[in-house]
Amino acid sequence: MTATELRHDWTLQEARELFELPFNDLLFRAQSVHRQHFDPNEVQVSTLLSIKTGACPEDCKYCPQSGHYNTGLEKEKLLEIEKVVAEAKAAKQKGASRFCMGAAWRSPSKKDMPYVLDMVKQVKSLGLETCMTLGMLKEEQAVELADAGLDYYNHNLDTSEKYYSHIITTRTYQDRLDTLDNVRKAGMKVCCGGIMGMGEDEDDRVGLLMQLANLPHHPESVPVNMLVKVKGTPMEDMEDLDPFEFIRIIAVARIMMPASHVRLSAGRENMNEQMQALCFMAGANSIFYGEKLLTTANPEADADMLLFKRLGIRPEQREQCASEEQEEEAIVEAVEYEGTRHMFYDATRESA
Ligand code: SAM
Ligand code: DTB
Ligand code: SF4
Repeated sequence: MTATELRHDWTLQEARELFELPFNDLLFRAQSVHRQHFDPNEVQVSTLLSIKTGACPEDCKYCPQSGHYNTGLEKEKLLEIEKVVAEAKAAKQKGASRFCMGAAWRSPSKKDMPYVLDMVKQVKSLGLETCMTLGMLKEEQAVELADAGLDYYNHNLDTSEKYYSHIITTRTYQDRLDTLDNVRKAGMKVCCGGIMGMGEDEDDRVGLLMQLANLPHHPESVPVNMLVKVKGTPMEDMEDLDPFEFIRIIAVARIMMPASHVRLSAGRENMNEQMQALCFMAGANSIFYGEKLLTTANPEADADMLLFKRLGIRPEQREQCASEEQEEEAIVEAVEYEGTRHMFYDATRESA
C-alpha cells in the first residue's frame, strides 16, 4: 500500500463531507489511512507537568488557571529545576517517552528564560523527548529553546477562527499563528490542536481541522482535547459533547493529517474504555499518561497500561541511539508488568 500524500489544500466542502460519512465508513477510511503511516498497535505516551500554575493574565474561558476566574486553584511559582528533573525521571521510569512542561503564562519573561532553558537541557539529558508550552514566543525565544534542545513546542489554536473570539479576548488568532510560525522557523516540531465541546458547531470543528491541515507543514502532534469542565470557569455548565461526534473528529483529523500523531488529549477521565478504544481505531495514536494533566485529573497510569494490554497496544519507542536501547527495553518490561500486575494474585505478599 502506498502512503497517502500529505495535502495542504483541503476545502470546507471536502472536510464537511468526511464528517457526514456514515460512522463505519468514516472509521474504516481513517483506519486505512492510519495503517499506511503508522503501526496500528502503537501509541505514543507523554507525561505532563505544570511548571508554573495559575494566576495567568489571559482570559481563556475553559481554563482553570486563568486569573480572571475563581476556580479555587492553588497558584504556584516556577518550580525548581531539581523538582522538574525528579518528576521527569519518574515519568520515564513509568514508561513515558516524552516529557511536556506547561506554564500558565501569556509568554515567558526575560527573567524566566534561563531557568526554562536549563530545564530543557536537564530533562533531555535523561534521554526523554522534551516538549514545552509556555504561551506566545517571539522569534528569538523560539531560537533559544531550539538551541537548548527542545524537541516540541505546544501551542494550540483551540478552535476555528470564527468561534475564537467567544473563547479568548486577550490574544488573537493571528498571535497564535505567529507563534507557530516562529516555532517552525526555529526548527522545532509543532504540537498544535484544540478543544472540543466548548459550544462550537460542526463548522467550527471542521474549521479548526482545516486550519491545522492547511498549515505549510502539518503539526507533528495534534492534541484533540475534550473540554474538562472546571467549576468557576465560564464553561463549567457546558453541554456534553456526543461521544460519536468526538470520535468522528479524531477520524477526520487522521484523514486530513495522515502522518501526524493525533493525541487523545484532555478529557479521558470522562471517556469509558470503549470510547477510548474507538478513538484509537479512528486513528488516535498518542495519549497523556500519568494521574494529572496540568491541574486536573487524568486516568491512573496502571489503568492505562492495563487498557493497552487488553487492546494489544504497545507504547511507542522514542527514536534513539543504540546505547539507549537496553534501558528502553527494561522500561517496556516494567510497563508490561505494571499493566498485568492487577490481574494476578501476589502469593509473595503477606496478608494484613
Ligand atoms: N499558557 C499556555 C498557553 O495557553 O499557550 C500553555 C498552557 S495551556 C493550559 C495549554 C492548553 O491546554 C490550552 O491551549 C488548551 O488547549 C488546553 N486546556 C486548558 N484548559 C483546558 C480544559 N479545561 N479542557 C481541555 N483543554 C484545556
Ligand atoms: C494540550 O493540548 N492539552 C494539555 C497540553 N496541551 C498542555 C493540557 C490540558 C490541560 C487540561 C486542564 C488542566 O489540567 O489544567
Ligand atoms: Fe493562561 Fe494558557 Fe490557561 Fe489561557 S490556556 S488562561 S494562556 S494557562
